[in-house]
Amino acid sequence: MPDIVAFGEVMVRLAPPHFQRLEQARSLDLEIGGAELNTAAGLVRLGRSAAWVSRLPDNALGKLVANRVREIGVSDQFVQFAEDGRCGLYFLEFGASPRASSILYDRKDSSVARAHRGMFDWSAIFRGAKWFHVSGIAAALSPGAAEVVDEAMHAARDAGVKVCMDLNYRSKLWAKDHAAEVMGILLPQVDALIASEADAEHLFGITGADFTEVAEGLVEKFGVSTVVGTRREASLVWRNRFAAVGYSAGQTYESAWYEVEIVDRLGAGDALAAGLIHGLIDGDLKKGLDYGAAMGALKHTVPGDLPWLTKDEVEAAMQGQGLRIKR
Ligand code: KDG
Repeated sequence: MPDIVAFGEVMVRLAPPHFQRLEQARSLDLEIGGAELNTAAGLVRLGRSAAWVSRLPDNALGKLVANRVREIGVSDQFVQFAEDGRCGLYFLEFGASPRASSILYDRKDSSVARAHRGMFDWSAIFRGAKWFHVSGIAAALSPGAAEVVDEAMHAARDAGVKVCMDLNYRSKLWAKDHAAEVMGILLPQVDALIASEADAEHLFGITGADFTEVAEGLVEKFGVSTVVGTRREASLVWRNRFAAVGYSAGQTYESAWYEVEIVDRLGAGDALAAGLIHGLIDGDLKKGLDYGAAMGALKHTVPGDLPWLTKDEVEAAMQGQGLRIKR
């Protein structure tokens, strides 16, 4: 039985090579990506077992996604192959300063967006699990998918499984007011919340002088016990300098700082979530921040959304090799 269960969508990602614009592309590199799977994969890389729950179309694209899920070591035993819906796609154009990277979604009406309450046997899925991970992206897919997230969270709580949610607000998927309403229903069932200060302000009007004040606002409003975010000194198209920061029981903790060259930033936040859950499984937020920051830092250097990393590499980065800024 898996330590971690994740629910969400995976899309096929198509990106022109060599920083080409989409409109000039003649070939496209193919990867797969989906926030929750990226996190499940990161946990597998850290030695945990993980299962990804979703619906895929029963066609060649669905098989391609499932093949890659298994390839990275995540269990697809609870994935349903559906006659209805489709596999979502997204197109990624890599930027180079001053041109930002951009994403074009083609994911409407995916098989998982057609999911609804009662489709998954959550009590069987959560047997033996320790944490459930989901993001706001899954809730944004459709009203049915949001209901599945709600149902899964209730089942997790009934089974004694802790819930981690990455707010992951995507303005291309839903309007702010709708997101705030749905997340307002879901967040009271969450134990560990990953949220940027910008999203906390944008969705809920929660502001503060620093991360701790914003985290206190989120704890007060939703009753979550842990809030995690990042502190950044620079975030450019090609370079990022950040640390993971977490708040729990009145205390704020910070990881080491990393300065990273950005090869591919997609999935870096999801890799951070993987390190975080790795620590939280052991009841250790500081450990989660340390692994999370190192995982997130290293993911910036790996093409594709998935964290093709080893635990040894992550621990070497935590010891200060390569990326860490000594302070
Ligand atoms: O966090 C990275 C994800 O955004 C990426 O893998 C694709 O899940 C994805 C999405 O919905 O954008």
